[in-house]
Amino acid sequence: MTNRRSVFSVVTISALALLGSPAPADNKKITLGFSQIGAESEWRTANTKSIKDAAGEAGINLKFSDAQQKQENQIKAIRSFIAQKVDVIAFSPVVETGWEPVLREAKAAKIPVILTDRSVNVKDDSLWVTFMGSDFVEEGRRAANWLVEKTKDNAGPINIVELQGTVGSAPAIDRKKGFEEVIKDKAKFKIIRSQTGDFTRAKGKEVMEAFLKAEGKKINVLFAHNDDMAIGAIQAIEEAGIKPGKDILIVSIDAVKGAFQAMMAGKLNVSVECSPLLGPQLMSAVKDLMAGKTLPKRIVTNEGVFPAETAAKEFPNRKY
Ligand code: GYE
Repeated sequence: MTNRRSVFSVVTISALALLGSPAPADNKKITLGFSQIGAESEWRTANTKSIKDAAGEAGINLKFSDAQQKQENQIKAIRSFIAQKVDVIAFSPVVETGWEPVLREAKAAKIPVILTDRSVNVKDDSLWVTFMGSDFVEEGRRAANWLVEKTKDNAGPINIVELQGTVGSAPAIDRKKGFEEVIKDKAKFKIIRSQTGDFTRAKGKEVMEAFLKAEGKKINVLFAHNDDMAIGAIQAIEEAGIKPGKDILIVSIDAVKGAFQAMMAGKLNVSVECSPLLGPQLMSAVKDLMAGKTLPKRIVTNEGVFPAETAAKEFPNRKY
């Protein structure tokens, strides 16, 4: 799948005019401050690489900061970017809420802010210029739709355990919402356990062990909010002497290479795509902003769904 952009809505006023930020002189490199969440998953590692590579290619001076999954570290990083008077700030917010104070500080300093990957929940949306990333609700729906179709000849009950992403994060909230929206009027599906695995393999394994202890053979399906947690859970399932992908259907999101390998080994049934390759899009948005161009308020990533049957054919084309 390519990473084309599609435009939802277009702000009518130029973001630059709105923020009154002066473009740097021609001979001065644009400086971008980027606050990354951490390195919790294969997805995140690919996202960081995409951003660093794209900044290099675009000739943008990148100040990169890793928050190790902590909001307070992201706030500190953004404050330090403001103090350093960077031209543009971009960040991937670990959770949705609690950003108003620091975003107001950036606005007061006339530094435009771009949201990448995850969105924020703030009332005043003039605090950020554009949000580029996936539609997580739709990803949750796609995961559930695959399951509905796969189990259409099964009368049920179908007991689902859910490994949620980071508590309070946009992808955890939205993927759950989309998934539940599809199954809620279908009585045979029941989510019997749901807990966070923080988007990591280690936590995914640990929580799956607890699910297996509590529910044992009652579990028919695992819905994991990302591939890393699914891969950790697969290990726990195998260690319990149960066959992942067969005794328990496994549905996850991201479609990273590790998921393709698990699908080719018959241990994962489907992965819904979520592209981390946001770097080139981000750099072109930064350049457009500095050139005084108007940016769409929302840039949505275009993505697909990969059932296990397609894994071997698609694997050589995967870029992350
Ligand atoms: O699905 C997960 C990562 O925000 C879309 O964060 C991203 C999510 C991704 O840790 O693997």
